[in-house]
Amino acid sequence: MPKVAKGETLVVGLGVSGRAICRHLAREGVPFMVADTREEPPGLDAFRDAHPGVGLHCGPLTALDMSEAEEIVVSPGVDPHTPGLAERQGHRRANGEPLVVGEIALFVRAAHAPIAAITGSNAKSTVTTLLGDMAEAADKRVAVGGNLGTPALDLLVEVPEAELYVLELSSFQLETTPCLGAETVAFLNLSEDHLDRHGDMAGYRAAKLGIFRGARHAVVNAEDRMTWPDAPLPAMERFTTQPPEAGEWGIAKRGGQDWLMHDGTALMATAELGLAGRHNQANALAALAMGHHLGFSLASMCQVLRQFKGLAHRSEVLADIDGVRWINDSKGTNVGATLAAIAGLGPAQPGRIVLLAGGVGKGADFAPLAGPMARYGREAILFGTDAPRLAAALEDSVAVTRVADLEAAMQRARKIAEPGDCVLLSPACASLDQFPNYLARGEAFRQWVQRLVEEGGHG
Ligand code: UMA
Ligand code: ADP
Repeated sequence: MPKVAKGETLVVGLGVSGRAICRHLAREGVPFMVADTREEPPGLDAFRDAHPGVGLHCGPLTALDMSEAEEIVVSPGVDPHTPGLAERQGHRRANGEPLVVGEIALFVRAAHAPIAAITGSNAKSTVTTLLGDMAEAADKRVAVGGNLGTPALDLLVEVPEAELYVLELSSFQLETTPCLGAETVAFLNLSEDHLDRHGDMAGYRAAKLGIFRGARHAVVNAEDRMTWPDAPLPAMERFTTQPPEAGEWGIAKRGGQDWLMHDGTALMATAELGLAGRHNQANALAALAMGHHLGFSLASMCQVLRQFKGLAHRSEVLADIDGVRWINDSKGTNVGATLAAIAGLGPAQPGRIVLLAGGVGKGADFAPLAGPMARYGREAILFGTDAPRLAAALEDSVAVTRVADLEAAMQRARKIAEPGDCVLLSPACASLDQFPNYLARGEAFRQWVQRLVEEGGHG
C-alpha cells in the first residue's frame, strides 16, 4: 500500500484549493504528497508540471497509508468523513493541533493582517465584495478571496503587503478551521443547503458556527436566530430589515421613504442603493456594520453602496427582448437564493415569471418555492437530476414542464414567454450534474440569450 512518509504533510484534493495548498507548502519548504479520490483528477498535468517529483495517489483514500502523516490538509469539496480520512478524525499532532485541517487553517497561521470573514447560506459573495470595495474606498490595502474565487492562500502572495483580508468562507471551509481568530465576522442567514454533506440543518449550522471561533466582533441577522452564536462573544451587532432597536442596523421610514439606519441615525435612502430588493438592503447593512467596526467612514461606505451594481450570475438582467426580460441568477444554487430572486422580481409582475430550475438539489426540500410560484409564476421549466422532486413540489401551484437540459429549457421559455414576462434562471440547485460549476451554467445561459439578441429578437 502506498504510504505518506513520516513527517510529510498530505494534501487531499487537486482542485483550486488543493493546488493553492501545494504552492503554499512548496513556498514554505514543507515536504508533502498529494491524494485525490478520483482516478483522473482534473488538475493532474498542471500539478505534475508545478511539482515534479512530489508523490501522488489517485483513488480511494482507504488505499493510502496515512498513519505517519505530519498533517492532513483537506480540500473543501472533500468530506472529512470520507473513508480513509474518517479514521484520522480526533487525532492530534505533537503540538496538540488537530491532525486533519483545511486550507484556511494554514492561511490563519501564515497571515499577518486582520481577517474579516463572511459566511451564510446566501449573500456571502455580495457582502464580501461590498466590504472589499469599502476597504479600498478607505484606502486600505485589501486582499479579497476565499470561496469567492481566489483561494485564501494565494492572497498571501498576490497581495503581500495586505493590511486586511476579506474572506468569503463556506461551511466546508469552516468545518476544517480549528480557530479563525478574525477581527470581524458576519453570519448572514441560514437556509437549507449542502444537507447531502452535513446530514441535517443542525450539522450544517454547526459547521458555519466555526466562523465565531476566536472572533473579536460579529455581525448577525436579528431576524434569523440560527445565525446567532451559541456562546457569548466579545462584541456583537445585529442587522434587520425592520426598524432597528437600540444599537442595531436596520431600515425605517423617513419622509415617506425607506432609509438604512444605524442606532437612530438615517444613513442613506434605500432607493439610492445600486442593488435592488429587500435582501440586498440586508446585505448592505451587514457590510456597513463590519466596515464600521473596521473604522471605515459611513460616508465613503454609502458611496460604495450607491455605485455597486451587483455581481454577474446574481439576478443579473441580461437583456430585454421584445418586452421579455432574461435574468441570470445561476448562483441561485439553493432554495433560499431562488426565493430571494423571486421575491425581488415577482411583486412588480405577478404571474409573469418563467422559472428555469433544476440540477442537484443537495437533499433540500423544494416545498417553500410553491407559494411564491403560485403568486408570481407563469411556468416552471425543470431540468437535471432533481427535476422530478422539483416537479412534485410545484405542480399543484403552477404550470410545470420537464425538459432534458438548460438548452431545452431556454427553447421552451422562448416559445411561451409573452411581453411583460421575465425568464429567470434561478435553479435552486447545484449545477454539477450537467456543468462544471454555476459559472459555466450562467455563461451558457448568457451566450444563448446573446444569440437571441443578435438574431434580432424573440421570434
Ligand atoms: N473532489 C473529489 N475528490 C477529491 C477532491 C475533490 O471528488 O479528492 C471533488 C469534490 O467533491 C467537488 C470537486 O471535486 O465536487 C471540487 O472540490 P474541491 O475541494 O477541489 O474544490 P476547489 O476546486 O478547491 O474549489 C473550492 C470551492 N469548492 C467547493 O467547496 C466545492 C470553491 O467554491 C472555491 O471558490 C474554491 O475552493 C476557492 O476557495 C465553489 C463552491 O461551489 C464556488 N462552493 C460551495 C458553495 O458556494 O456552495 C461551498
Ligand atoms: P453566496 O456567495 O452566499 O452564494 P451570493 O452573493 O453569490 O451569495 O448570492 C447567491 C444567491 O443568493 C443569488 O442568487 C442572490 O440573488 C441570492 N441572495 C443574495 N442576497 C441574499 C439574501 N440576503 N438572502 C437570500 N438570498 C440572497
